[in-house]
Amino acid sequence: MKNILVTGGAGFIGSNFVRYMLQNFDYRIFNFDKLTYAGNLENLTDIENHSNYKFIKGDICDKEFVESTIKENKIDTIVNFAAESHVDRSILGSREFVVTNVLGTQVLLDAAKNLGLEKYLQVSTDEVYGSLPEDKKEIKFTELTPLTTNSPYSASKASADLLCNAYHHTHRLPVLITRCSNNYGPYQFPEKLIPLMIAKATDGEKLPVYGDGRNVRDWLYVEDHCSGIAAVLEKGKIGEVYNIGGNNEWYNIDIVKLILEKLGKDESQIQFVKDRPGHDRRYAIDSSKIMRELGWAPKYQFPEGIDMTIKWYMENEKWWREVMSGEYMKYFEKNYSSKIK
Ligand code: NAD
Ligand code: TDX
Repeated sequence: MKNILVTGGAGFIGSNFVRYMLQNFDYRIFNFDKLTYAGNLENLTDIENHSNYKFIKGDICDKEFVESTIKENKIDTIVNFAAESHVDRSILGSREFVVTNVLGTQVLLDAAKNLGLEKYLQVSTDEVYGSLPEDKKEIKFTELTPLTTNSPYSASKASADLLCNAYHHTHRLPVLITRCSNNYGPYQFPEKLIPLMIAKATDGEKLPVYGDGRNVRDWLYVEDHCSGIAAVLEKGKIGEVYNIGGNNEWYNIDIVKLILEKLGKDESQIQFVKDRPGHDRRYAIDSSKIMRELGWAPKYQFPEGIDMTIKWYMENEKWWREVMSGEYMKYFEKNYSSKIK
């Protein structure tokens, strides 16, 4: 039986991953999370009493606490989700991104090295590859695409990836890296495109679309990201990078229109606002390596995934209304007040 430290397990993807692992494997899962604005234990109420689950409140930058947690709980594997994850926040201020995403990763890597862990998996992102041309649909990010970072968020995630690579080569640390495209699904914080638009459409508010709305993102249902990470953890070759994606590119404006249509709302709610500075034009992931080598494939196609997601937000209005109050509203004011044209 493995003892896995899942850092950032109270966030969107981390909480879905904790649930996925408890449902599909007989491993002990230790959820280590600082509970920043994005961490929410409400995401895990259904499994909080599971015999193979334990929550530990902690900061991945806290070397002593990370190391004592690993020793006390006989941790053999780390899966690192903990991060500042929102591009717009990294534009308003990048310090926390460097602290958690870079220094926090360094603390975890050192702990894994010093305590002789069996595996360390870094959850990274397609954003480290930069941006693709909109008109060359045949070009996608592969694992060999050079790293090109355009936002402070992507720069911090790429820095962490480079450190992981260095610890593997220099210290022979058994590292794996996954790079996934945009996720959607239950428990996503409503600062990200899809849940934000569902919330605003529901409330009859304006839906803020950046620039011309023709930026392209490649969407994957969150449970498919979780199954991809599990496949890499189980069967991935040490030292390798695996892209994960759904082969599912959408213009932002089309996603927004689809949400409005599904909620029976009018397109007059759309409001084009000033673009995100440095806004990457297109992301598209080539997942052929993980499909070919590890036999992974997404279970959910987009029409099904988006219906499940909208239904979840409709049935869990209390969850997102609570999340959107307080600190979040202050961020919203700061991010959008200067963008309205
Ligand atoms: P999220 O913002 O919803 O959750 C991040 C979690 O990390 C929160 O629970 C937060 O409390 C925790 N955390 C932050 N700083 C911490 C610290 N110093 N110590 C311990 N815990 C801390 O993020 P998400 O969308 O679930 O993303 C999870 C990971 O997946 C991130 O590393 C992100 O870069 C990566 N990723 C996200 C996407 C996406 O579409 N959301 C796509 C690809 C990769
Ligand atoms: O209000 C908005 N209006 C808008 O047009 C918001 C919040 C976003 N957008 C656009 C910007 C992007 O082109 O929608 C697209 C998606 O935006 P986000 O949801 O902020 O995601 P993105 O910037 O693509 O980054 C996401 O995918 C990669 C995650 O937040 C990252 O954590 C992940 O690494």
